[in-house]
Amino acid sequence: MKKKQLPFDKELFTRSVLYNVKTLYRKTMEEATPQEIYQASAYAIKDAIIDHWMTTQKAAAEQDPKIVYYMSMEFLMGRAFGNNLINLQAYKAVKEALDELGIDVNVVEDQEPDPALGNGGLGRLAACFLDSLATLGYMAYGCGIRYKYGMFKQTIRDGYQVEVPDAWLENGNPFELRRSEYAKEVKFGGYVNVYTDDTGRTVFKQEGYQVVRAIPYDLPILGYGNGMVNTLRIWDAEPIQCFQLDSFDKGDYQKAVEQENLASQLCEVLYPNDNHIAGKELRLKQQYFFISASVQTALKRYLKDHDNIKKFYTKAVFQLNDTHPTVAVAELMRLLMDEYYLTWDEAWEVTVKTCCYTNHTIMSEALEKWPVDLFQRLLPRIYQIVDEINRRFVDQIMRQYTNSAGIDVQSKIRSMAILYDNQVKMAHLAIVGGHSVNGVAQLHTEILKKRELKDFYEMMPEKFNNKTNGITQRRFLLHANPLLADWITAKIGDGWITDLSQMDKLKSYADDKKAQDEFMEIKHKNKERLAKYILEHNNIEVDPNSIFDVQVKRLHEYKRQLLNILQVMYKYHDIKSHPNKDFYPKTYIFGAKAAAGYLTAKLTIKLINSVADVINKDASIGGKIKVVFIEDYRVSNAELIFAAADVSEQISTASKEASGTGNMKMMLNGAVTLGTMDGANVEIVNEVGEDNAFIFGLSSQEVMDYEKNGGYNPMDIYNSNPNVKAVLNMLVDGTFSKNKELFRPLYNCLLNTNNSSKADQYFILKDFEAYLEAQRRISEAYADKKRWARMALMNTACCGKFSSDRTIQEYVDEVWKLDKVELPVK
Ligand code: CGF
Repeated sequence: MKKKQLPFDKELFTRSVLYNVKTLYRKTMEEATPQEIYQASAYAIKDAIIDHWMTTQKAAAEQDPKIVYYMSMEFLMGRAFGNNLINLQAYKAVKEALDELGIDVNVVEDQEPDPALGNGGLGRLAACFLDSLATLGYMAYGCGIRYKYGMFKQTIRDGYQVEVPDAWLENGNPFELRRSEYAKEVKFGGYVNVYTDDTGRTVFKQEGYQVVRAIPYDLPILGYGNGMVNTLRIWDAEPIQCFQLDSFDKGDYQKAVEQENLASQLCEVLYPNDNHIAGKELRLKQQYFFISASVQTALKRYLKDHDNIKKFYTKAVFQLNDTHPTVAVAELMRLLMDEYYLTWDEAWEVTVKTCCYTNHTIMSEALEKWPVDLFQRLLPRIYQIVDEINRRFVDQIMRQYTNSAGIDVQSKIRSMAILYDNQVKMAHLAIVGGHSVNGVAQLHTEILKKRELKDFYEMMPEKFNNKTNGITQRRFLLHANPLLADWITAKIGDGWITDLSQMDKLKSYADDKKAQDEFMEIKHKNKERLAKYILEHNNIEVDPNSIFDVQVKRLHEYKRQLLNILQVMYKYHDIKSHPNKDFYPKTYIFGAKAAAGYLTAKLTIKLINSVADVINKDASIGGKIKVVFIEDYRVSNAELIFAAADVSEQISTASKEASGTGNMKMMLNGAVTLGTMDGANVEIVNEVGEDNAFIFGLSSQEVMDYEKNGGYNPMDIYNSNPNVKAVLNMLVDGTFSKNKELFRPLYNCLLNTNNSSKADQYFILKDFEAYLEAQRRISEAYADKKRWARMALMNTACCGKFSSDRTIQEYVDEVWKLDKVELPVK
């Protein structure tokens, strides 16, 4: 039986596009530019979405479901146009309608800027979660910031990364709605005046503050084929009163200017750091700004239909995406006590029952800590509350552990207090002030419990749980890889689109020669598509018959792009020295942005490009290796890359990558993982079987043991392993740069003879041989077409666990306890 499709009126869409082109631009279709046609089409789609959006709101008003507020400083949404069409089940109809108007849907899609309000995995995870929440029928709000400039655009000049601001709002955003009727005020600075009012109540009044108005912009988040439309609410800042002459007259000139400046700076730019904090005052202001506005909104929405504020948590839950939004704990306490007059204990109960925290990393440089004086100056009332939460918590530690044999209470306080060493520890605030703490893959959660957050786990084990990350198959397969999507649907039906566990049914095709050939033919076509992109953008010709070996992700030392490029250098050297040796041609594809101030990461980009330059031009190696660095890696080109990957490089130092999600996106598209036993790789191997992945290197336990004992000495490897020596020497002998000293800092990072404990912190040389060996195994496996096709197909067949639908359902069942919204079936 054919499944019901959402209704979509193609003729109406066409009329609407023509009308929009006319009324927005006073043009005919022939005169309109591609950008104008995109805008006109997007507004036409928005019209269709608005009806569903209103229906969803109405159903929610009637059914009063519990709502999850997913609070995140980052939402890496990617383009909306194509994704909205997919979820409206209108892609084919719109493509046809545009075809009839003589317009290519791909050209229209390409006009949309790629909204990059996030750095990497954490922000993209938030976007996948919103897609899944709507698809599963749960009421959710994404709460974030409407940065004027999102993640910078990366250009490569002379091999170096150059950051260019990304003015994504330049042409407006046709999908957003400005909701000034829901504006909120947010206050910074000043002091707290404490007094007793007429009723005898103690009042805490912030005075002498600066204030900005938070203006929400709503973006629709569509569920797949179910008519559900949730909301991503991102906040912009405006001054409360624009600069006024009378302020000057009253001597408030300074204050008026400051307020205006604050508002204009607040949402200017996303901090481009992943897994690392900038520690800047403006960042703390951004955090409080969007959290205060979002928490105020959630309370207001609840009180519209309910009168008992003490039961707020039965209708709302806050998921705090990393430490960035954790000031929500104190803000909720403040509002409940100061605005809604709950006692401390009443407010605390509501707060703990409302808040949940996700930890995304064990990298200490990413766990936010704020200097007390800054925190207190900027958020005086919030600081008082944090101070009191801390006082009570330290009390609790003392009560629990004093007189416990063998326990040093002071060390417990040192490791768990929220205020310590003149710092406010945001992760601790979130753990104490919420009822759930989760890691993002099994291994990560275990490391949190046994090491990073051990003391918390021992004190409150009931709060800890794991939620292995996931990704949405709608964007990363249905939209990104239509050839494979159609093939899968022809084989097993389209149930996989909303239930990825059904991919399992593909296993029965793993040994079917015809299916294998079809599967690899699709991969080949996707490789041709990427080869075309590379030719256009990099002016490099790559052979789709070579192995496409892909490492795309943020540039970070722990992710070890350096290990990858060192291996490429070694292979180059090997081919040059043994020109007759058998070698399966490989195309190494990199894509990565580095934080603007992260010098080692930026130098690694330069190295990759320098190696690419030399190798790609060296005719003597007969094109056996090509190296490509894809400029400005982002969601839209990621979709092309994942579909074309043969090998998925997931080679982080074991224990460092909390989960990873690129690994899942590539597996979904039939790439085979080459990785360490880190993050979600462990679970990928578990699902697909060791025979269908290439695993190498130190285990997380081995890495942690070395770290405990002060590291290892890479010089021993350098001196005893000629491969390693040859490669490292190439860094400083001018092979890849006229200036022999250019890459010396990378050489030093690996071998640093001055300070051996800092040498090769990420165990690159320690894992080098094992990595070479894994690369060799890959070439061998790929040469056997049948074996490779089976492996690739098995990866797609075994990816069922890694849908964000599964992750969200686990959050719902085990943490959030939401009810589904029933929508009227059309
Ligand atoms: O979050 C990350 C990513 N870099 O954004 N962390 N942060 N912060 C982790 O490093 C990834 O391993 C993880 O997959 C991602 C989402 O949880």
